[in-house]
Amino acid sequence: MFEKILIANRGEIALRVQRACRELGIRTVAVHSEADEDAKYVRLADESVCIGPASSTDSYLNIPAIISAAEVTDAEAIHPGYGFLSENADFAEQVEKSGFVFIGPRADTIRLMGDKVTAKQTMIKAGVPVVPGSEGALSEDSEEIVKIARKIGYPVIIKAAGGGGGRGMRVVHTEAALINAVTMTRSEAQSAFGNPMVYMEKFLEHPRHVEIQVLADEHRNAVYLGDRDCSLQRRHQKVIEEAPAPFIAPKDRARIGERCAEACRKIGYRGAGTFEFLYEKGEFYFIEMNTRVQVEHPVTELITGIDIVKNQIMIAAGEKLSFRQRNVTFHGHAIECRINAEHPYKFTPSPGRITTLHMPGGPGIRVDSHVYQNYFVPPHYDSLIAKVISYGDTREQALARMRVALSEMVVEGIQTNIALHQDLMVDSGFAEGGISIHYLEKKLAASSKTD
Ligand code: MV4
Repeated sequence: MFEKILIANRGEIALRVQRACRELGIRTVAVHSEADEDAKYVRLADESVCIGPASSTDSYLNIPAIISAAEVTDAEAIHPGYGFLSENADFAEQVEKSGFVFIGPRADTIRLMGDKVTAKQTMIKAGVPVVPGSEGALSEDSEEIVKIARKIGYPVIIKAAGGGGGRGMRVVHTEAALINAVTMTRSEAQSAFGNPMVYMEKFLEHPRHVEIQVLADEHRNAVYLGDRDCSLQRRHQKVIEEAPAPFIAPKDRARIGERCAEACRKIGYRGAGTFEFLYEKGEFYFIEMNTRVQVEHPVTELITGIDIVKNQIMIAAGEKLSFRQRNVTFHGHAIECRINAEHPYKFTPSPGRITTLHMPGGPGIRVDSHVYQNYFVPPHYDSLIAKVISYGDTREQALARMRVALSEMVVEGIQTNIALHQDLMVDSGFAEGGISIHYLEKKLAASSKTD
């Protein structure tokens, strides 16, 4: 096992990774920007290195500074967390070329999945169901593009190969609008991602976002840890996630999960990963794969009892998974509310000093957070200040426990979206479960609170 790991991230995930290291008896190196000097994860680390000014471009995205920090502290491995450099294939490659272990998949796997066209082609070959669409990137031939769209049937969606997570897409409802949409998406893709490739899919109108968590080791063992429903989102920012996804029959979960695990074996995947699907009318359609640990990993940890971050580290150290698929069992239900420093209905960021803080607790409540009373939420990074995760034997119990938790939570000095979460915990549509990706935006549009 490693003796020392550098954590190339900040905030709650830096703390989460540090806790896993502690449990494994591994010393930790925190890196931080000038704005994160007083961060809890910096104080709690065995060592820390300032890697640059507040702006993430100059600090958490500064590859040479991070690799230098690993060199001067004699770390053996680097955990990238989520966001920042976590899915940057060049970073993974430079980490390994500098003699450190990258805690994640191989650089070529990250690159393969970063290009959404090659990711999809890989999944088709590996037997994972995908959204019907063009067989690869679209050519420049307008007649051919029109033909493909006719075959798929309108509406279609044009997506950038270099995009993902909602960036670089355009929905097309008629043939008259098609070629212009392709041209526009191409040119935006070129300037945003440096890659003009685009592809076409059938546009699904009311899907849910259901994802499958996997773990795979270097010895071709791969398991799925069930699914999560992340449909409750606004502008591609997830707000609430839960596991298991409501109304999915255990046999359907097992079938799609097994496909994902088998795909991992076929492509020689290593580490934790997430297969993102659109789920509509009982069918799963692959859209993207995330090659990092995700924000919402705790809901899976609570229903499986498996520590995903610890497993990432053990896999990176070359160990075999200590359990098999038959040992993975699902118990109860977990819900995660992302608490952000922002206005609950306008969503404007609200950085600043937290003057009063009371975190919730009690049976079935987990709080993953880096903040403390008198902490200053810096304006430079994303606004997540805490993840409140509830667990119960049933979805109803998880919901009830979340209501109690949110009622106990006090954050003063900044605005938070706790009130939005409280509304959602008594929302009849959410209580029923199985809502589509458009649910929250429709609810907000109909509400007087957003005025
Ligand atoms: C789609 C889609 C409908 N049909 N693809 C947006 C984020 C990116 N990961 C893929 N996205 C979508 N792809 C087809 N063929 C609708 C979305 C989409 C979405 C997906 C997941 C979660 C939230 C979303 C919000 C708007 C659109």
